[in-house]
Amino acid sequence: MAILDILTLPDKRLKTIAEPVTVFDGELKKLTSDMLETMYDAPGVGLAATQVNVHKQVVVIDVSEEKDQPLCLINPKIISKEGVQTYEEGCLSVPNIYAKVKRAGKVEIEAQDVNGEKFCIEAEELLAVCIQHELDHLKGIVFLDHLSPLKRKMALKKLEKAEE
Ligand code: GNR
Ligand code: NI
Repeated sequence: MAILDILTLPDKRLKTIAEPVTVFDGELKKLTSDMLETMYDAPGVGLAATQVNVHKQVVVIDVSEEKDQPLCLINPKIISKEGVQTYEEGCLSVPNIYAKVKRAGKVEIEAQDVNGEKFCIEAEELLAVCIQHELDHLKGIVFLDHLSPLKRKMALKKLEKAEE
């Protein structure tokens, strides 16, 4: 197990589009366990491989109170969306910035587990938010991209200041 480095804005590598996983081997299992350890250590409720500079469609999530319900999503796809919700989001790749983002209220996804077995999940509330936030990372999108140009500009300015 290992704690991986998390890329932060304005790192351009966060814009990379992740490739599908085709080989379900020990290397993939090591990646998901390292990602879970990195997520729990951060701490965060989700982590996409993009954030640790691995450009494969791999996501880990745990929104449980006890941090005992890890979810690994390989090659996840949203198959249906319903309703809307607004949630105050943060991101390990955008430290100390929080903003309200409007997303689907409910999502149904199809994914594979670390062995390549397909499964479906129906999610709402924070789990649905987190799934949509992580799937965005795999497409090179961060939550700031959902804000109005003015709000995004303010957030980026705040990030820049924090760097000094
Ligand atoms: O830890 C995280 N919390 C969070 C809160 C609201 C909406 C989304 C998230 S995901 C974030 C971890 C992260 O950056 N995942 O990519
Ligand atoms: Ni994030």
